[in-house]
Amino acid sequence: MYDLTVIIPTFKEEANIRNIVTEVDAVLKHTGIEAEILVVDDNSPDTTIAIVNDLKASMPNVNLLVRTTDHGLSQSVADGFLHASSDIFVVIDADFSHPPALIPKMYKEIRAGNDVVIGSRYMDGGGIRKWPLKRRVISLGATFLGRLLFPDITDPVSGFFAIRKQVVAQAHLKPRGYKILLEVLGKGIWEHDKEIPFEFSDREIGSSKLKIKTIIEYAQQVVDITLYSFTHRQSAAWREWKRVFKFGIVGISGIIINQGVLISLKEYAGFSIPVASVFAIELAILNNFIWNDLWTFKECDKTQKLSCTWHRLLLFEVVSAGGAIINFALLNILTFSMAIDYRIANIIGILLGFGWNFVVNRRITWIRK
Ligand SMILES: Nc1nc2c(ncn2[C@@H]2O[C@H](COP(=O)(O)OP(=O)(O)O)[C@@H](O)[C@H]2O)c(=O)[nH]1
Ligand SMILES: [Mg+2]
Repeated sequence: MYDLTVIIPTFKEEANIRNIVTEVDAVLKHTGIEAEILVVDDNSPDTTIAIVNDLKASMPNVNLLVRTTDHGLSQSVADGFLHASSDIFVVIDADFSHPPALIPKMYKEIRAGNDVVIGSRYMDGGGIRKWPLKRRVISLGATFLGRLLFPDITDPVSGFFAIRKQVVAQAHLKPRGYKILLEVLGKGIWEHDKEIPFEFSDREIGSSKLKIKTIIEYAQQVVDITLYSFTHRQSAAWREWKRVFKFGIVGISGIIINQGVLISLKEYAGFSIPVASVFAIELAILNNFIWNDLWTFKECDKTQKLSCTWHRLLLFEVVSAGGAIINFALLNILTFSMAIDYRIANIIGILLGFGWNFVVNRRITWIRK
């Protein structure tokens, strides 16, 4: 039994495979981690398989899985999970885009109690070298979508990550496309995660296999994980939906307060409508802030950057103002420029304002780290 299995998915990597296996092995030998290296190849037509077989002759910890059906990167990694002979897995590309030197650190973070450890390109200290603009834009788009499901994770679509076997042992993975990590995060069972920054460098040799089809598959995957999270309540994405629902309930309480204060001040205290409305709106915002702070986002880390309640309140006020502007603008634009019924226009405005408030507050007011 090994301490760790390093899964290397390959397709036509004859130019890189010998070097990557050798380097991964050297790094692990150096740190004393007993690791299996599992190459999962999609029946490459070049000499990749022959090279791995050659390596196996002198390296007993190298194993090769050759797949002949259901070609695909995510499928290969998921197959690797099933064939690995240890309880901790690291996935790394064959083309040296991911630094093998970080593997021991990832392994230690898992041993320290994390379920998922992610090599992140998008956190402080991380980066991307030598990627054409087109690739950067595609990656940022994919990352943005993924972060809607996992707002605490800066790089939920990284190809460089480590997991505990239990994370995926019961998961009904439906791997396709390139983003196996998003599938693991969406359908696996996990609690603690850690990100480690690294600099992604584009391959020097060979060619990328990313195609347009990959992008479409990714969009399908995001929808699929969203639906899955509604029926599998132990999934991490469900944790996020619970916050959305709580945020919505708090929002409804704010509407009641807003309306109640407006009517009271106008009818019983003789305030003019504009003045009453300012008090009503501000009280509703304060109400919403208090409940969101104590309830919706109670487990968010309040000990670090945003430790001061006034600071969070100020952010919440500013973001709420943005939500109100979105609501107001949509109501007017849809009603007056597009001849949509004002009641429907207002509902659309409310929903988009709500979406803005949740997503932006989640990213800046109640962040975890
Ligand atoms: N098994 C398998 N591996 C693949 C497939 N496509 C890509 N890979 C491997 O996955 C890693 C990343 O692929 P790459 O083409 O470099 O993607 P990019 O870095 O996003 O451009 C490399 O190790 C590839 O050899 C595939 O269809 N099957
Ligand atoms: Mg690559």
